[in-house]
Amino acid sequence: MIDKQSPIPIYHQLEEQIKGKIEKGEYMPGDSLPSEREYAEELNISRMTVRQAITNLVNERYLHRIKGKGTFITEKKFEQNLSGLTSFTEDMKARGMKPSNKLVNFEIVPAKKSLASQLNIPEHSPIYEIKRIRLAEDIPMALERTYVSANLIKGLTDDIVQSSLYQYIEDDLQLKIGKASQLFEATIANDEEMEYLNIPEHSPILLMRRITQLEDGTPFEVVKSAYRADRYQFMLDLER
Ligand code: 16G
Repeated sequence: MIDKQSPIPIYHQLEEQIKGKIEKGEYMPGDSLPSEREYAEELNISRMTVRQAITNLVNERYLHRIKGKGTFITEKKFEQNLSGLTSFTEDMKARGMKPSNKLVNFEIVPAKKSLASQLNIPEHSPIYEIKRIRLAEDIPMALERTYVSANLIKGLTDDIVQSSLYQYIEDDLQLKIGKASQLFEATIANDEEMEYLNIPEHSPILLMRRITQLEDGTPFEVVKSAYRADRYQFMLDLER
């Protein structure tokens, strides 16, 4: 309901009304919003006022506009807490979601200079090169390229990497994963990411690079993960 006598501006009342419908699930992510004209007629207010409310909600990212198609309710992003060294499989399960992988590439190759130095192994030592699309509830979330030292993490198979790498390392190999350093970068999807993540040209990507060590300090993996920035956000608790 819009109260025209209220000191609260009408566009603001409409914003609150739309937000309320999103929160209650009356408007679902991906749904298109009724047109400006429909709101204006139904509520007996001007289209300018409706436009103002919608623009504010677009700026606050509750809604987004798609050229030539209309205005849509924005998908809620997955929030990943960065306080622990977890695997993709663990992150998804913790959220009650079904993780899966599509294996794009899995082979043993000789380590090039820079990878060898990051993994602290001699140049040309064997490494597993694994490329996986990581999905949650069958929706592609990230394209992940993993380089694993093959003399350290022995016996990897395509079945294992279609399940969980960390689980294999800890449960089967009985090795302890220690710590990791991770770098974040904002970028735009390249051709490969566009194709495998099924996203349009120029989509935003959160690129993460991780080097992970076993408890004794030996690095065992170098990972480059391209996450869909429209689906993912990261959270860090900071203490002073
Ligand atoms: C996460 C890690 C990645 C690790 C993978 C293991 C980031 C940026 N990357 O995706 O380093 O290799 O989990 O997942 O978080 P898995 O045990 O499910 O195979």
